[in-house]
Amino acid sequence: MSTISQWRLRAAFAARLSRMYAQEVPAYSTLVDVSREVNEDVLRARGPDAERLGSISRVSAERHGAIRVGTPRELQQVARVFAALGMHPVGFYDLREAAASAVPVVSTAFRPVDGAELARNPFRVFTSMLTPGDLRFFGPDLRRRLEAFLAARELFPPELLTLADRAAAERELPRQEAERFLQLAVQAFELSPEPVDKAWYETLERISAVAADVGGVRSTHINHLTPRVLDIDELYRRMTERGIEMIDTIQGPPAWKGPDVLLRQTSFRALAEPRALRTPDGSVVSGALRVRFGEVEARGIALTRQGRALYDDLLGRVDEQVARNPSRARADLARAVWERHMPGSEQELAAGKLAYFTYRPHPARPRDGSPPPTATGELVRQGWITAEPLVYEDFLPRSAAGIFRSNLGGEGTRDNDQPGTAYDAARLSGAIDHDVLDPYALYEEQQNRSLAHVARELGLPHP
Ligand code: OOG
Ligand code: NI
Repeated sequence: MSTISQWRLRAAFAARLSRMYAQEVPAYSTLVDVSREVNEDVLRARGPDAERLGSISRVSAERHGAIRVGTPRELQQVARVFAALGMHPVGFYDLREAAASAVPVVSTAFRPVDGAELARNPFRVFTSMLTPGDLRFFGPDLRRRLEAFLAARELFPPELLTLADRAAAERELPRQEAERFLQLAVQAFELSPEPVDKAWYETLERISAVAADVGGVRSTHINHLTPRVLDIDELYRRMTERGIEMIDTIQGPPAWKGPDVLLRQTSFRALAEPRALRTPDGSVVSGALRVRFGEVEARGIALTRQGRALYDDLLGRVDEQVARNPSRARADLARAVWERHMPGSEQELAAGKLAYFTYRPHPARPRDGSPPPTATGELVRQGWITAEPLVYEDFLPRSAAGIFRSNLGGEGTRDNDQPGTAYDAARLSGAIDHDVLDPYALYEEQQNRSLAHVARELGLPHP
């Protein structure tokens, strides 16, 4: 009997989710079309160089989604569903701490972790969990009601979880089970037609629109799906030309002449969608809620901890410049800061140990018996090996908070004199019974594997 392997399940899930979302959120469809056009144009204009951070087939299929759940138990179930697809929790994001735009959630991202799996299909899902215990946002009474509401709902049917556990253990499913699994999994992330309890939703909305989106309804849903584009500035222009109103910035690094690093993202605001609402007297009326939106992203080179520290430092400098020059555009100020402080080439990023690369023996390396140098930088410079950038597979907390913010409307309320609850990757791992992996360790491992291979091939001492 034929079986479907884990990566094909993942690719099929991403594709079906994308079809479902395109039907329900037409502006997403436009975003995907325009992304495809831009990618084709970039490929034509830049040739093979356009594929330096991922083949065009990977980039065209590439999506990330975002979901939000309410409890550790729900997040643990999410972890089981994604484990079936070869996706594991990577990175810890505390969006309650994001200065100007705190939201009452902590997050991780489920994604494939090894190079070959990422190359096959890199689908990832940014997953946030509400923190009802955080007194800065929720008083004791609301917390009790919210936790009771969340405890009484079921996001994932047992049949789905059983199939998921089997796929995770066997790393494949028989065709029929695969079909059933995919149906149930996609269904679990559709927007439910069930009427929303209007009073309860509004109570939560006064605290935070995210709290209402997560804890105000009895199901979860994908709230955006993000295609990857090779030129996000061009995409932004074309979307605007088509009359789709984008948020006013591209988040992350500025457009500049040096290498693309990390992640640049932009989005259009959540659209008001018709929803059935149940009023306190029990009748159902039609209303509208804004929960689903569209986002697009461009991915660059993964930075090391030092590189990331530099990035965070530059963000701070840009903020200072913006505060000092309120009449000037942030993008221009940011570009000036980057041109002054950010290394302008991949070689400099590598030499400064600021970014991650895959190193490979150069096919045309000297073979006359002359001894290679031992330093990695020299090996590259003298043509013994090549350095290909590793693409950044993760997210940025400040951009993420900005995305939440710009799409939810309403500031919510927050009492900063109350204590927060401590949360970190270790605590989250314990709560969901899955290790939340350290993204730096994953990039480092990939780079080290390539260096070990280089050392073997060139007969160098092991690095
Ligand atoms: C998640 C926002 C974060 C991103 O791309 O940074 C995110 C959400 O709105 O639930 O998706
Ligand atoms: Ni996103």
